[in-house]
Amino acid sequence: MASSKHVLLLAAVAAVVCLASLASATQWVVGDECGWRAKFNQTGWADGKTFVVGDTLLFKYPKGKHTVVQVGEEDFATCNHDDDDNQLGAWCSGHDVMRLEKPGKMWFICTKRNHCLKGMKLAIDVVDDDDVAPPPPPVITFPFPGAAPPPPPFSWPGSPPPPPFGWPFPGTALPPPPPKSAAVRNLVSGAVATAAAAVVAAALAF
Ligand code: CU1
Repeated sequence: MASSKHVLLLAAVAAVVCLASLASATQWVVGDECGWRAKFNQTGWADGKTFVVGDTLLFKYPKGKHTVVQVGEEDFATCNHDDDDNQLGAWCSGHDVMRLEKPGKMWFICTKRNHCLKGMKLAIDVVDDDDVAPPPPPVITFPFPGAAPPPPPFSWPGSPPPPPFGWPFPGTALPPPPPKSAAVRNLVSGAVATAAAAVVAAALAF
């Protein structure tokens, strides 16, 4: 029982490793949905993309209308394709896939008349797999009770502090207390009146 579990675990790990290695290689469709076409700034298409050894380029175009020829930097700049010796590689199937085998710059042009001069050219810089930082692992969250993020604080910074708990409630306002001086005055006058009454009573008694 335990051994079959181990076999299943190993198979799962192997599958994950295979998927990860497959996912790490990218097939770049040159020009995206527009494909490899004339009057299209293929050099601009490559901007911001990271081409890694092991990736593939796919040139899609109507067969016979264009070509894909790999040349050196100088011939790329001048669109020189007259000399076959300058060609490092040539494709014309309309669905040309090439694997990026080593790091370094690669230059491609179309050899149809004036196409290269009108911008049908592509330069890429291929980097080693080791030079590319792996993407951060996805953050997985589980909806476990108690695992919810803490609620925001009751008051935000800068807001006035909350009133004391239980005050004020609507409709329960207490009547204002009498002025303290009036209460004291009432007490004093009451005491004076009582004393006066006692003195009068004592005088009448004699
Ligand atoms: Cu072309």
